Amino acid sequence: MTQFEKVFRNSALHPKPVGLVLQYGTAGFRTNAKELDHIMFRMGLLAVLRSKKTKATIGVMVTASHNPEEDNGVKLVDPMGEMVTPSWEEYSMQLANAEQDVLLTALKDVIEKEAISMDQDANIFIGKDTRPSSEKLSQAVSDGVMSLGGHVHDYGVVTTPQLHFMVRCQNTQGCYGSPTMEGYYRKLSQAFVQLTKHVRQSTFHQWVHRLTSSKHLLVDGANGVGALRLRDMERFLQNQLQISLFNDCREGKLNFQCGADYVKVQQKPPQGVEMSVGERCCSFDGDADRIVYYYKDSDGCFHLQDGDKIATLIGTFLKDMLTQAGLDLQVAVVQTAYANGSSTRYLEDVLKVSWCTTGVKHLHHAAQEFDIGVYFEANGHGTVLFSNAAVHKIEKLAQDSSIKNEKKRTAAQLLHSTINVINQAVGDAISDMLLVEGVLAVQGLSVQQWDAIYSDLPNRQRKIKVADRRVITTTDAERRVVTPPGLQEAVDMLVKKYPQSRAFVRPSGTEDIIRVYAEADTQENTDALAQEVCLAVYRLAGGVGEEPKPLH
Ligand code: G16
Repeated sequence: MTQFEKVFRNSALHPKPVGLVLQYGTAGFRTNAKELDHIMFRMGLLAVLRSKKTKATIGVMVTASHNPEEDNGVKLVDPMGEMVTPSWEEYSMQLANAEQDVLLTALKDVIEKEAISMDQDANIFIGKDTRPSSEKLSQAVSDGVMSLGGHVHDYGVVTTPQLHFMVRCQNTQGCYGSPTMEGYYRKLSQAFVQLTKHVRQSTFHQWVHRLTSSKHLLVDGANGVGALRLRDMERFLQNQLQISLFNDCREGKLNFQCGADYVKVQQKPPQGVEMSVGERCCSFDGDADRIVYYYKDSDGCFHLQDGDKIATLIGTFLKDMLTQAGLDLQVAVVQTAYANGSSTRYLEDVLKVSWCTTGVKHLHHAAQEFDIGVYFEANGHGTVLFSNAAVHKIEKLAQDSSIKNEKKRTAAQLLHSTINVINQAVGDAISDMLLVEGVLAVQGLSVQQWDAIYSDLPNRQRKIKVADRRVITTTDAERRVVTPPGLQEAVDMLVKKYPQSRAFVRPSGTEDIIRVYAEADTQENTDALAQEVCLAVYRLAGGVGEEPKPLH
């Protein structure tokens, strides 16, 4: 039996519902798990082609991240651990949406267009999250890979960033680390221990005092894979961090009233976390590629430290260290339209700030333009990228034993540890958490002092259901609506009514909804603006169900 005959036969075991068309979204295919079996099989096929084309290992992660438990999805990982290159998103849709009888034609078309040698070996790493549907769906990916003669290494239940890490390690022949779970835990925790070793004596005592007074870092694992894998990692951290883990999968539903997305959008603490005044808390999302921090003050008020605050903390730390080390490297922060206006104003005074469209794949690409690119979406998805030249300069300086200036030597070593603690393949809640904890410790900052760096403008995110979200198209990094006609004009008019205000509307690429973002001088004005924009979307873009109502 030829390879193609095998694909044809096995694809019948994962049939595509006739007429079903799915779009590749912000981070791959994502919808109700019941609609995804054929997609998984076909993404297995595509991963084999991508592996043959790049002559490298490719990753396939079965997850729907922040979405509800009944959804699922698939993320494809390119050789350096980044999201699959956008030019292949087209191919993924071509395969995903080909009816059963033309699947082979669609497959052969990709092979021909990309001039793929089918004699080349293919190696695929597979991972999955904790959703009940993930087991069967990851088996469908394996079936697809093996039908086209690819080799599978199944890592089982891992966080999305762990799978990205494994792919990068494998394709750098171990230079980035060892492609094993132990390799991941060891690399990150050793770098974290190194980072915190540099805490000055006086600062260290303050930090220990804070740790013992607030006791621990509280972590909300979103009842997802991040909780399981963080548990595994704890023993590698040599007691340098004491973690109290909540929403750890023992009871409670994935992402339900917990997790980074819930905390960010609702602007309140997750269920199931017992927070005391002033304690540092953080939440992961369902596949642990996002993180947000928060705490409660003595008046019981909730304070959120989202991706913007994390980017500010890390970006300014890196800039300080570069200055102390005397290294001439440019640090830039990449943001999206969701970045709070206050964060942008603050950052523009101290660093270069660059803008791009929502989606890690865009931010990652934009951050690669700089010596050191810090990218974070406000929702807590982000990381830091160091160019090869920057890594080389920092490593050389950190290893230079002739440096007499202690401040300079320490700064170089801190930069070096930062390179190793951060997962450069993709945003990683565990790795980001270790870097934030390390930076706070080194700088002797409490969570309140970090929060006080700047004050967020009040903001609100809403979701609106419309008949077809594709009716809304956007431009200018998704900050302005192009269609339907009249909607942008309506938003512009509404924004003029409130001081310091801004609002935008865009279709989600992960959920079947339209997202509305608003910010203004007061929470009352922000909520009023968000409500009016929701109504404009509902009326001009084909809202379904009841008209949106004010939140309170
Ligand atoms: C994915 C993307 C993120 C994006 C988020 C929401 O995250 O990787 O870059 O911000 O979806 O996208 P949208 O607003 O288009 O729904 P995750 O963590 O859900 O995989």
